[in-house]
This record gives sequence, C-alpha cells and structure tokens, in this order.
Amino acid sequence: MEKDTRLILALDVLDSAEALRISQVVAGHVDAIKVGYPLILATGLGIITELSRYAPIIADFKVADIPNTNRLICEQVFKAGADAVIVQGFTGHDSLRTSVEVARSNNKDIFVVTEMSHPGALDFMQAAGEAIAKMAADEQASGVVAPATRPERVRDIRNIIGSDLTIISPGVGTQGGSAADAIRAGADWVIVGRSIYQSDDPAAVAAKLVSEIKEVI
Ligand code: 3DU
Repeated sequence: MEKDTRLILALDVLDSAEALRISQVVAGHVDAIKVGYPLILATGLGIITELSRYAPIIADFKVADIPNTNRLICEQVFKAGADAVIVQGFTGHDSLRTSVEVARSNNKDIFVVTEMSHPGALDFMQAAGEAIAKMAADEQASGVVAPATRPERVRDIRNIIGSDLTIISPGVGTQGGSAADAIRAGADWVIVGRSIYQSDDPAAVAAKLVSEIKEVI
C-alpha cells in the first residue's frame, strides 16, 4: 500500500452500484479502500475484485478465531483479491502468527486491532491495547489499527511498536476524531467512512481531508 494521500475510505454502503460509484470518484484521493461485513454480506465477496481496480483493498473482517480458522478465513479473503486483512489481537499470539504466515506467503498484509475507537472499547479493550500492540510488533504484522478518537492512545501505541509497523486509524469525522490530530500523534493513515460516503460530494470531502493531512506532515 503506497503512502501518498494517507487516507483510507471505509466503504460501508450496502449497494454494489453505489460502492463502485463512490470508489470511482474518490479513487484519486485515497491510498486504499476498506470493506467489511456490511458491504460484503450485502453484495458478496466478488465486490473485492470489482473494487480492486480503483485502489488496494483492506478487508476489515476483524478475524477473531483459533489459528486454523483464522488461516482458512485469511486464505479465502486473499484469494478474493484483498491486499490486507484486519484481525483482532485479543485472540492471542498463535492466531495472529498464523494470519501473518498466510499473509506473508501471499505477499499481503495483516493489520491488528489494538483498542477500538468507540466508547465501549474502554470497558475491556483498552486494558489490553498496549500488550496487543507489542504482540503485533513481535509477530511482525504489517501494522495495527488504533483509535483516532483518542490521539494520545495512537501516540502510546506508536511508542510501543516503533517505526517498523504502520498505524491505520479509524474514528475521524462522524465518530469525532480529527485527521490532523491522528496523523500528528503517529498514524500513517486515517480511515474515514460516513463523512465521505454520506456526503453529497464524496470527492470534495476526501480532497479536503487530504489537504488537512498534508498540512501536518
Ligand atoms: O465512523 P466511520 O463511518 O468513519 O467508519 C469507520 C470505519 O472503521 C467503520 O468501517 C468501522 O467498522 C471501522 N472501525 C472503527 O470505526 C473503529 C475501530 O476501532 C476499528 C474499525
């Protein structure tokens, strides 16, 4: 995934024509498109192949299973054309190691969720976030997912993983986070969904985010 605009579109729409239309208009402003259960359950896994003509695809399945099931899931998702898969970290080192092995043998990436961006992440996840970040570095994942709603946590997680791993950071816009703050705190990319795809002019919103990011790098 090339680091150019530092913006990733989270495409949680439910209609394939709409997904293709939005991807086409924002393609020049994003380094990747993240798809997940909403779009894939609504339209099928084939949408990954269709969207991959616009940008690299990150499959946000937050995979959270035993090593063998993680392996089976990641194999299918890479086979469908995804460039990266997001997995949960709380399942532990063996599940993550297996996912990273599958990614490496396909020349693809794994991103590990540390602490999520919503308020409920404070109930259980935050306590484990730093240990998960350390595990992601030890297991040589490509990067981690850290919350733009809490830039101070992005900074903590950056300090733990060092510069070898990348950080992709959701929570900008509708969830209240700021793209500039997340990038300043150490995120490599911000992930933005509703603020872009629910707008009347998705390309203009994406372009504005990119210029906001460029001002702080
Ligand atoms: O809030 P938005 O509409 O900008 O979308 C954010 C996306 O990132 C969405 O797909 C959500 O499932 C995902 N995500 C988080 O919001 C927070 C996380 O910690 C991990 C993923």
